[in-house]
Amino acid sequence: MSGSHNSRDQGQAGARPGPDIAQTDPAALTEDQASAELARLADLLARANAAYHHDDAPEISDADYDALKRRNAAVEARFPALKRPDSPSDQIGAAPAEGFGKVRHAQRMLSLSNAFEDSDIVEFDARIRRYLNLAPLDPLPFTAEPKIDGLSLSLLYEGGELTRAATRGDGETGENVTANARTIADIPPRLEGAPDRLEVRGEVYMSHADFAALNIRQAEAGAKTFANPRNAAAGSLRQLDSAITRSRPLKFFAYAWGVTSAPLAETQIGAIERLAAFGFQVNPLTRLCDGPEEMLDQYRRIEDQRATLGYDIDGVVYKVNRLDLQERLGFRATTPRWAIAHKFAAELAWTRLEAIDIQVGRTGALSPVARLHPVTVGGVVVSNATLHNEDYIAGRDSRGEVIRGGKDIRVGDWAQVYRAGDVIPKIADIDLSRRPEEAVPFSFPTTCPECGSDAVREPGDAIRRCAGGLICPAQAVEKLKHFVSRGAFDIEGLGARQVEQFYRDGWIAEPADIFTLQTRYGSGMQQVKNREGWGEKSADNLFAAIEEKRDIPLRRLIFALGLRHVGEVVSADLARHYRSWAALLEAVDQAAPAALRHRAADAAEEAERATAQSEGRRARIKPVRDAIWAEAPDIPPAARAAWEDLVGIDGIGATVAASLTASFAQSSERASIDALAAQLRIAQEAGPQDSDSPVAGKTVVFTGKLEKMTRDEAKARAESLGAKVSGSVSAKTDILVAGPGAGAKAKKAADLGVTTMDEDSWLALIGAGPAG
Ligand code: 5U1
Repeated sequence: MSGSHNSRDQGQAGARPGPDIAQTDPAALTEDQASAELARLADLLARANAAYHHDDAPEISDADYDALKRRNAAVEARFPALKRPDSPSDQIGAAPAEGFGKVRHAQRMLSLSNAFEDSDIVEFDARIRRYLNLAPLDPLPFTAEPKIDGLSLSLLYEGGELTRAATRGDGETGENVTANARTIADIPPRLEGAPDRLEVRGEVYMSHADFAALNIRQAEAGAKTFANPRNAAAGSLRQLDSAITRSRPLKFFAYAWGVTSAPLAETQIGAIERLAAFGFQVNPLTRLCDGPEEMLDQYRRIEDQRATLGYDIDGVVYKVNRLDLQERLGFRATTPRWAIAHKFAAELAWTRLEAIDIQVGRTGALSPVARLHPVTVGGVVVSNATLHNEDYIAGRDSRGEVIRGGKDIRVGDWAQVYRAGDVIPKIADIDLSRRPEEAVPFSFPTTCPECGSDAVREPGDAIRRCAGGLICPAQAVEKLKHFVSRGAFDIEGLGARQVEQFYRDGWIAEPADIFTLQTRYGSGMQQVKNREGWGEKSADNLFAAIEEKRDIPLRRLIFALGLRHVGEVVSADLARHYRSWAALLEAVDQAAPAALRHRAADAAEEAERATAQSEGRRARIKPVRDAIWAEAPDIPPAARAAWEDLVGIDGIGATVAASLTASFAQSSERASIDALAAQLRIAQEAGPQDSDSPVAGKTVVFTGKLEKMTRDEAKARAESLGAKVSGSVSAKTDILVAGPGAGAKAKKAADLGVTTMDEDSWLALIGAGPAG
């Protein structure tokens, strides 16, 4: 390394070794010794880095520094499981004595939904107007501001003092980086005149100039350089030694707030002005816009200045300016309704497509991936791109329409690659003039490349799927990886790599096996602690982490099963509706016989529509559907009711319900699910008893025209009070809210004796003034 870590005795850098360990050949270390040695090396190297970068006062010689790094790499190579999260091999500085504490955000840190086209912004404005029942000419101003490409940070001020800083993490829980945040000059340590309790949110970033200078210093120090300013900012903030963070030129823009003991203002722009008055940097390109036209003007102004701003931005964020309207609009599962990120156009580059590989996912989907000659696209090296499915490769979209002018994609082609923001790179175009003569059309496999089972494409599905189920090793291992992933069981020490190794060796074949690992491999002939890269301590830690996850919230378990169409949002919807594992199982089992009938009813409905159209009459949907159900007297009414209840859950349609019932009815999959459930203590979903509202736990249906608020708003409010909103009336319905024009649902409710009320009575019941 150039530059100098000149001369200071390395022993003085702290964490003095036992002389034996420091001298011992890495090949001869025990696991405990290796763990202590990695800690010592991390400490020494972090201190050396901090002294070198920050104090400009090198502590050890270049040669000693390099020798420490080599020794660290050698110990890690022998004990990969002991590699520290802050390993000096991965980081520039490194240091740490202890990891970051976890912080639960008092209010979830959300992400933003994305828009790419101008028309999306017009639709965003229209959608909000619809939701709020505003007329086209009613004023609806928005703020527009650059979207900084950094990482989100939450800063809690109590009594005006900065008491805690946390990264976004998964939105619910982040990492405590208070000591590091205090080193950032843009973050005031105390605020004058702020509410007693105030959480400020914004983005930590690094300027282009600081990023370039940092990378030069890193290269000179023989340390890892960063791919882009965002990674550099993230790596710098997440240093366990705040001295290293202090040495990094991080900046911060405030743009939002979380909990606050008193409102900051009545408008978004007013709140931003207050944040500026407290001493925060707020983005100078923030403007108030009257509507889509002005928003798009501001978008183009910001885009024009993008190259000269000196820091990375990846779009423009629009927010409804009135905070009372923001409150009424509220949130979807993970994004606010009142804000959107308008992303800049994708970045493009040409490169050669070297191969097409087929990956098999956890639901058996065969996904083609383009292996590309590495190319830099917008500052990031890209060597893979998704090819979606066989139609896409052939030059058709999911509706069979021509894309890329009908050009197919072949191995050997010159391909134009694009990436927009964090999305997986895609192929935008193919240069036919450079197509090699020997290039042949890609032949998509009809058998699974992993297990040889048939790869079947159902009518109407763009995806070909391996029919092997859990006998397919790729599906089994992908299911396991999903099972231990962050939104699912998230077991510390058991990531994708470890799961793959355990699977390969036959120690874990399905999720339930994770919970019997200690019984089977905690003692005896074969033990986890004796595996390559494991030892007594890491094995004990793993068993403890697994034990901790035997208690699991219902929604996480549902998500962890990795069923097709059942993501985090659907899992939460199901958990909220059924509340307990037993209730969910009972309902899904009960609904299963109705799933096939439902398909038949769909087919009959479609046929009736076509016939009616050709005969020039109105389609008679209801009688046709009823006839299909009546044709199958073997289906108990309870099955139909359970099915209707399932598909009636807001956010769950027939596709999800069919996937759920089919998976639970498939015998090997069901055996695997039951074996897993037997290992767990599944926590009930919080429910009505947690809310004082008289509608908590009630099933509500809205029908007819609502005049005081839109249907979406009514639904969101009801759910926020613990009610379940369903789309259809059944014996399980508690309340029907009927506006003018209510028809069949009101009649059915009357037949079933369901309480029916008008909108005003409903508003009175939930204690809400009419929205306005
Ligand atoms: N500029 C800006 N970036 N950004 C990111 N504003 C903004 N607001 C955000 C996010 C995630 O979230 C709001 C919902 C507070």
